[in-house]
Amino acid sequence: MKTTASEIDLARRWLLAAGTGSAAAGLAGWSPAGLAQPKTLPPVAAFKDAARMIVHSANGIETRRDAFGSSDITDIDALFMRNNANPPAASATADPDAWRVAIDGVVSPRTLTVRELKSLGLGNVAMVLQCSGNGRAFFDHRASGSQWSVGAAGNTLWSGVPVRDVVRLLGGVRGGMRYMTGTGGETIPAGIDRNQIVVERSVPWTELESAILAWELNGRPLPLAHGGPLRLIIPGYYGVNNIKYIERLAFTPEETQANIQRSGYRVREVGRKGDPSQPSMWQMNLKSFVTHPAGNGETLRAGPLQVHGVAFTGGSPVQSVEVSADGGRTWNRAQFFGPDMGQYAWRQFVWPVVLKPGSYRFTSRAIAADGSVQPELRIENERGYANNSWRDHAVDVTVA
Ligand SMILES: Nc1nc2c(c(=O)[nH]1)N[C@H]1C(S)=C(S)[C@@H](COP(=O)(O)O)O[C@H]1N2
Ligand SMILES: [Mo]
Repeated sequence: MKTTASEIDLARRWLLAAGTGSAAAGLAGWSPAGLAQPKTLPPVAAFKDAARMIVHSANGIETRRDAFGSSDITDIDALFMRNNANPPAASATADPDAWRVAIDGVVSPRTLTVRELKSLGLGNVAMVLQCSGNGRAFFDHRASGSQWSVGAAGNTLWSGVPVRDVVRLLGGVRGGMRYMTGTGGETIPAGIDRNQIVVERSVPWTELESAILAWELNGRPLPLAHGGPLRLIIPGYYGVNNIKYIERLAFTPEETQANIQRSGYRVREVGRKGDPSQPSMWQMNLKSFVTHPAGNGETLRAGPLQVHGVAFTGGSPVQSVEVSADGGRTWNRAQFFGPDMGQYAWRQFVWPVVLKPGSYRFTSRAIAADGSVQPELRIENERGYANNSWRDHAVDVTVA
């Protein structure tokens, strides 16, 4: 995504806010090219562990490949963050139970507080939260947007109220509705066309069956950085559909007219503009990658090594994973380890190997229950979306 006016504004305010004490650090973060490449975390994500993250901009921070560990759930302190617009003020999470969400397109539309939602039902889901552009850095045409490598994804556990419970209480979805549309609670600056800024996304209305309105993430009250006080979670769908600080959830006959839906997040050939006739970034495709070794250029000692990584999909469930040590010429069956947290979570895999001195190229490919296999090559597209190429995600390692 191009750096928007709001991103520039946020980066500026953040620099100013750095004050005298940290001004040097803040300024050192600016690249001569003029693009924001700050190395320090923005205020909304200041609690995160910078050592485990790559800071692309004030609105785009990813997990380093070597920071995923092997604990299955991704630590919030190292979880990626992506904002398309300035988040609401920090005061939004001061009294989370007072946050309100309007439910529309149901028989009895109503505005409910988080406090009320908590009395209506409970559910949780483990799922991979992944930005549409994760893996964009591997495209050759310099697709615009954050140059995410593998880390604009994490395995997350969400707790809240199932949307279907809320809908049932309000009399069900009205006839003729085909989409479920969520609206983010960002403030739209006066004088700017709402459709240009609003983070509003529509998905097929039947997703209400698995969707959750969540107020907890990985056992913690949901922080503002990840959409607190209340976030819409649509398991199996790319990050953008999971609306943070949701202020309205509506069943609608048409998709929203917001730019982020009409022209944004549309898969098209390189050089083409986005439009509603092109596929929208909804369900995630089949993907896996090795997280250890991370291929940071370090030389490993000869001997035993546990090659491990993660596999996930928004489609037919992951059934098995293969690992290659020679860039995809030969493949070895990996074992799953850790809990199976359901079809929307990622599954960890490991392949134990004893390495002799030499050069290795490790990569993995996932195979789904329906027989589909993670592809060797990415599909070229203008914005660098949906990269699940096992070739692109390989890591080079020297063993001595
Ligand atoms: N309200 C709102 N929701 C949003 C966004 C946003 O800017 N505003 N960004 C979306 C995008 S593009 C992604 S990838 C995910 C990122 O979630 P995270 O910041 O919790 O990692 O949130 C999505 N939901
Ligand atoms: Mo995203």
